[in-house]
Amino acid sequence: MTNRRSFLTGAALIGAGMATRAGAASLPEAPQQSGAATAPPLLPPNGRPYNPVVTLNGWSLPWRMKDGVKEFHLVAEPVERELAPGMTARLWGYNGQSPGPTIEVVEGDRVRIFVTNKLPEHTSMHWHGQILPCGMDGVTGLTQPGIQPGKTFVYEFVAKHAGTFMYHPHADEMTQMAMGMMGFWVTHPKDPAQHAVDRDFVFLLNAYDIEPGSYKPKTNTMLDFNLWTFNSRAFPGIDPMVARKGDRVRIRAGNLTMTNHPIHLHGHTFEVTGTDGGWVRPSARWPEVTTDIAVGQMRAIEFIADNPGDWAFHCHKSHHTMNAMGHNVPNLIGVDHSGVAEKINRLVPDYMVMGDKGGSMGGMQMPLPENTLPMMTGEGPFGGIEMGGMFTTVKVREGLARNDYKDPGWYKHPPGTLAREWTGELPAAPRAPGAPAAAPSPSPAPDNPHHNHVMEVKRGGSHQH
Ligand SMILES: [Cu+2]
Repeated sequence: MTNRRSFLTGAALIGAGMATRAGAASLPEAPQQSGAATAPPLLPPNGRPYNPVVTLNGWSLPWRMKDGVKEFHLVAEPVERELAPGMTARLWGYNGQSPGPTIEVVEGDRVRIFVTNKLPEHTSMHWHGQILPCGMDGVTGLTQPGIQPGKTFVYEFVAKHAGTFMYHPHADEMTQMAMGMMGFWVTHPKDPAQHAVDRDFVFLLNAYDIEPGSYKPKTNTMLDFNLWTFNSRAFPGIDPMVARKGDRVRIRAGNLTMTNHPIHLHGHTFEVTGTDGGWVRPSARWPEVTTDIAVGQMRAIEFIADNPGDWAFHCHKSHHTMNAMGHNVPNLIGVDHSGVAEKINRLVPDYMVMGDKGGSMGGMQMPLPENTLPMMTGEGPFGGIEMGGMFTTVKVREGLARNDYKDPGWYKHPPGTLAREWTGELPAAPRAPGAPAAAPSPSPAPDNPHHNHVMEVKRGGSHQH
């Protein structure tokens, strides 16, 4: 909270500073953000009106208006980003953070963006999805020379189309994107009533490969990343997206990882209403609960938040809802490990046997190297959530104020709407012939020939026995 407060104070001061310097032939200020809290929406102090977005665990960049042109200043620089409490990464980003701040403009705005390079190597800025003059496209070698360390380039164009975009370097991309250099861009419609929603959340999907116990991403990694993040935050470090019951909610995400992410929302159906290519016309939309976002794509989804609760929102690749883990782990379900750990422990201190009853490691107390997140973590009202990475919640509540985004706490389930343990009579549980004994049960079921028969029919096609 200290971070958010100091940001707000800082933004106000910067705003005042910009007003007095508007006539100066200097670079616009480059506001900085050091915390990872979700900043409240940035209401436009000048220019055309619009409905601002909320950047998940991020913020929007203030501008200065000069002779009718919106001027922004991005500084490419090394940053420290807390990925979640307990782990900080040394990344590259913009204006103090990775990702950089969200840029919000209005369709038809002339924008001028100064990009200062404080990195040890050249960079550039590509305005992904924008329709602009070729020479403003930011592709090193093709449309401009690289911006050398210490230099500033200026880009200027008219934001022609309302929609969902991003920015990232087009210079040494493998390294610079693996280090976290990217940001969101929203061009709002000229008519604020067009495509209007009550809450509009934005974030980028990104991924890092950081060895447990270290701080810097390995930039040569092609596919085997170990930290899957929304806006360079891993669960439980990702804020919930809070909505008032009945709100029309838009969530926009862009994918700058090296693989696709099927993004899934519980408790609601949504439609994909926009991509980085523009708005999807209503007749071309269909209902979904999961939408796949390919590499380099952006998707805007919309739904009516009409179902109160704490709804999971996550990538459906289960390895992307985990934090850093070792790979090549054999499946040991059902293997009796009794005594094995003790024997190995004589040779390898801290060795532990995983998964003889399934994969669950939520309750394991594993000694972690410093600056490492547990693989599956997060505490919910009913215990461990056993998630990491690309996971958060959409919290839908009745009667919130229009601009209230603060976490309302855990959902209080109305009586009779909660799954519960069954404590009454149970029918005999069918077992496959030869299956190992089940876990001790308070009332062991007698053999039931009818159920065994059913199991045999099911196994008819098996060639394994
Ligand atoms: Cu994923």
